[in-house]
Amino acid sequence: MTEVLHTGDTHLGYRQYHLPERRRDFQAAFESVAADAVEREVDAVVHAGDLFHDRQPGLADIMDALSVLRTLDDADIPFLAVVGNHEAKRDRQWLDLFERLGVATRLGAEPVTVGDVALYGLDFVPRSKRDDLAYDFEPTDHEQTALVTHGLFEPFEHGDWDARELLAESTVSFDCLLLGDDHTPQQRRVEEPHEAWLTYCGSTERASASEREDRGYNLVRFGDGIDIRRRGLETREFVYVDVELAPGEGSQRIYERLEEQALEDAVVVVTIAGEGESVTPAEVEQFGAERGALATRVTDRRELATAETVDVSFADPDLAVRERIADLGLSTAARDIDETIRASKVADSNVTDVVEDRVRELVDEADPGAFEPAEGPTGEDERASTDERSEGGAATADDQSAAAQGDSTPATDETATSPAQASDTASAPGESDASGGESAERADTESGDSQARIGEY
Ligand SMILES: [Mn+2]
Repeated sequence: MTEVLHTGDTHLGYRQYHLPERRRDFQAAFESVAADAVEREVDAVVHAGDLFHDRQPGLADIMDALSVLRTLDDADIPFLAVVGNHEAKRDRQWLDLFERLGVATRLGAEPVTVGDVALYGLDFVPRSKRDDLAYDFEPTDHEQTALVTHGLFEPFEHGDWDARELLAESTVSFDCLLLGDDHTPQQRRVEEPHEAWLTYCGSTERASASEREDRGYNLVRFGDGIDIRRRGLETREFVYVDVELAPGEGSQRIYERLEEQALEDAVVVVTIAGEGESVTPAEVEQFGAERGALATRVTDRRELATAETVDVSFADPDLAVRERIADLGLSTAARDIDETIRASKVADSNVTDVVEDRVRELVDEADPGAFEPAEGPTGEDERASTDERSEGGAATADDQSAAAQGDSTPATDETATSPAQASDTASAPGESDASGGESAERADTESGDSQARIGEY
């Protein structure tokens, strides 16, 4: 029997709600996982990506990660991992550094044997690279095989890539996919193209308040068949208070509900719905702070409803921006970059890198047409207005990037890129904390930073 601890989406370095305590929480969760691994004497720890929250973790985060990996190494437990979308860098990966230091193994197209099992890895593959994926894994004599990878897969909800396609195309017939990316722990068995188990281990701390379920990891036993069990982790207390205000009810009702709960050191997440009076979030946050809550976050769904009404009856700001950009007569290259900055699919901290990558790609493609201004409006004043535009255009681009830095459209990001409830991007729209990191995720490697591991060697 071979027992593997399957974890992922650790998100080290995430200062959720801008709190140093939360950074420590993410670290503590990783330490707990390692401690359990040592205590259980598992045969390996498998990490399915997003060890770090950001592709530029701080030195403290790197050192903290290293100390956990050393703990595992001291206990002779291999740490086998792939690269997730959050942490992916262009060339070398953080994981390569840990491998060089002898405390981690980067899984890839060649099997790594643990007990009776051959383990393979596939880093997060951006959508744009999937067509070129070779699926070329080196064959093995081992009876059981597992692939560790990072991405949102069908048939799970919110999947954007069918795991059955991955299984069918791969040159090794995997018995099991050990997955990261979706922060909701879950498992499925598929019959096609062959029988296989698919499982997400879930995140080890709540990277978004929408991750309500208890956090944990998987223990995967390979013997007669495959047995997947969950183990829970003790994490920061999150107190969820969902209040439906009746007409005439207001803050007082919310305070009553909060009084029923132990708030000390907890992250308190208040969601308000219903018909009642308007509530000032700052007062509720103050109430939480006075009772020792680490953080209090208020989402007023009624405000969202009002905002939507305004959108419909007055103007659609997104549409207005799109129209204005169409008028600017930008080149396709410029529009492409605008999209990168403004669509807010990219974490604020990664925008510079992603834009740089995109410019590099455009230059490499060497299509002069991409830099030709689009045709402006026709008419006599075309020349004049184009000239005007070249100045005005630059100013507008600055404004837009400033707006993007200010995270102007978090809701679009969430819905377009990731499921509420499920993946790591899912902070509820309207959640009062729009911390840059939380609304970050998926698209940050669509830039092409993350190379598919297969075929590299
Ligand atoms: Mn993640």
